[in-house]
Amino acid sequence: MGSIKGKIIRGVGGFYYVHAQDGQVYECRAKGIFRKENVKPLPGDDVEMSVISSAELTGNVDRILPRKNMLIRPAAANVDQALVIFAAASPKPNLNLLDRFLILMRMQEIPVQICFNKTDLVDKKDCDELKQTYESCGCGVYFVSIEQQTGLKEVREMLEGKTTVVAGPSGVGKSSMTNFLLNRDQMEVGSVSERIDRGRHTTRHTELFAIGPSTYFLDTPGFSSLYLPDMTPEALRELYPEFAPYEGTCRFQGCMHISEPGCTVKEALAQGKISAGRYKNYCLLAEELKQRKPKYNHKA
Ligand SMILES: Nc1nc2c(ncn2[C@@H]2O[C@H](COP(=O)(O)OP(=O)(O)OP(=O)(O)O)[C@@H](O)[C@H]2O)c(=O)[nH]1
Ligand SMILES: [Mg+2]
Ligand SMILES: [Zn+2]
Repeated sequence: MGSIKGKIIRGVGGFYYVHAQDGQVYECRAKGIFRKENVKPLPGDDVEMSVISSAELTGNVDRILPRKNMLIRPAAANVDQALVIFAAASPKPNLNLLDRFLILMRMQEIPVQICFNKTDLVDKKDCDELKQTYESCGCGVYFVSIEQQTGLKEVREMLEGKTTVVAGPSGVGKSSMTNFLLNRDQMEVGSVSERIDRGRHTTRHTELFAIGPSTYFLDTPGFSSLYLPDMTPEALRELYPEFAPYEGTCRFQGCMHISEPGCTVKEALAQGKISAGRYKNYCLLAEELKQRKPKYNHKA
């Protein structure tokens, strides 16, 4: 049989599920891929596959087509943007974790949209502050209640025509969002949706869903902590876009905006122009990086 193109929607225990151009989902191995290309197929990968049995819907992934990008956490390929979901309450949002996530995505140059779900559980004024804080660092910010079906139209529009990987802690509503997106466009989902019968369970594997003809959404398992890769505190500072207007205006060249006198970032902070919460987490993360012991630095 000849080879056909498709997209990997899920990988579990050495099997890759490929949504092929013929509309079917094939259960594939990836024999030869590791030897030939030394890469592991990821959800979101565009591939060439050959059909082994069209009755049993089995096949083999022969080739991974060139990737636009790849994310390590959550692991996915060919992603246009990340949608990080936090609950406005239950669980209470851990903004240090959100800031870590923003840093990791910025390092990988992936645009981030932030969605606060479960707004049915909080006052509106709690939302306003979050909106201001995160818009000022260059993210789209959305407030929704999936349960009460509010705010979702804007989210659906923002996803249109893109491949979006969802991310966030456990229990915030990532799979609820996936289910909402699928129900609404069930007509266009076709064979991908027929395999889904998902209740409210903890997600264990990343899975890609077609929610429109060229719109994809990747549901992922939740995370409760994120480790920053080794980097200098200076590199960390560069990942805070709200500091950018002040760079070079502090009294000391190379100011870290932490304990130096004559710091314009700290002035802006005192005037409420920079979020106190974001700034506090910046100081904590800079300290965390500083405390890491250099592994091979025996002489110092
Ligand atoms: N009050 C309220 N609860 C919600 C809302 N959306 C989802 N939930 C509930 O939150 C719980 C967790 O939802 P999930 O969608 O499974 O969360 P998840 O982010 O996929 O969690 P993991 O798969 O463990 O990472 C479920 O019990 C949902 O019913 C909402 O808008 N308001
Ligand atoms: Mg889930
Ligand atoms: Zn400064």
